[in-house]
Amino acid sequence: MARMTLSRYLIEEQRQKGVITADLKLLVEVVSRACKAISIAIGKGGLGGVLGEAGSENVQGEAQKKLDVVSNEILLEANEWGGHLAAMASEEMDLPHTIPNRYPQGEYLLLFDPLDGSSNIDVNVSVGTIFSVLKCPEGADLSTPEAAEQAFLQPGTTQVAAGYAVYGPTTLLVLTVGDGVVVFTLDREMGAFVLTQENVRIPEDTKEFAINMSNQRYWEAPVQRYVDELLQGKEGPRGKDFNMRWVASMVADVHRIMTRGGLFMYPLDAKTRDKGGKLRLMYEANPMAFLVEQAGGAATTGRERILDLQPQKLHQRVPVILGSKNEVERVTAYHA
Ligand code: P6P
Repeated sequence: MARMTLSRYLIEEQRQKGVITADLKLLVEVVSRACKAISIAIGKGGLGGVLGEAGSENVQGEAQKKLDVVSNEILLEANEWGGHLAAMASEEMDLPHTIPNRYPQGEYLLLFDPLDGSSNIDVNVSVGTIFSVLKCPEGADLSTPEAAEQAFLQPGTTQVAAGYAVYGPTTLLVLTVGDGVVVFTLDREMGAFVLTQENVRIPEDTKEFAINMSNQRYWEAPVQRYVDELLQGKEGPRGKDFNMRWVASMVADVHRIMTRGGLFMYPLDAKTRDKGGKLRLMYEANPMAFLVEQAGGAATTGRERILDLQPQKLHQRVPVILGSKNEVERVTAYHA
């Protein structure tokens, strides 16, 4: 059989399994085309004049890279005319983007971090796009961007789809529509995402952890204890040696875990406590938690399951501990 493309996978999920609607199929295809365009823009690097700072700041008060802005524009323009969306929200925009009246409105809400890890762009390290799809609540007030924020504030358990693109040696699209996790590799000659892995499973145990060790003095006691035990290796209470990785691109770190297991931690610490954490709930933690759980892993804040959190603000931050189930459960138990 010819290699399965994203379009065929989505048609089968819709027709054979009834797992998704035609509009959700269209939404995922449009997002995948936007990710292809982002991949091309990134691939040009210095040749495309898109490296470096945009000279602006985003809602987080972070300096925007030119490619942050370019990626955000690509996703907005790709999605606003299709008739499948009611509104969009992005890390790069303070308020949601409602669909202009000249276009039909759909039943879905799309949230995204258009270019996660963009601090790595200028040093040519893998970055990614993260997206999450919710259903727009009946009767939601989308009359203004300010009013529209409320429609997005749904727990992660209500997501109908989530995924990320990794712009690395290959461009990958990793997706769940609630029926397990599948991986597509961009065939640049065909311009199509081709299925290269299905039924992704995260091993329940691991010997690899990912955390920014430079924050160690700020960690809470349970994380101090947990990491200290890992560093003691086979002579310590864990009885085995551990390895460490930290790419500082959540998409790259999470994809490694999706591929061979591991534990990713951006825990609450004294530096980020007043903001509630470092990573954003709606378009980083929730989509990644949905994907990780669909692949047999776990995702908590250290105290609660991420997908159960009731969001209060569109850009709120949370602590994230995700990956191999048995390690997430151990870290979470230390917090109890
Ligand atoms: P630090 C990238 O800026 C990001 O949001 C995630 O992709 C990544 O995991 C984290 O921040 C890196 O944070 O403090 O190590 O630079």
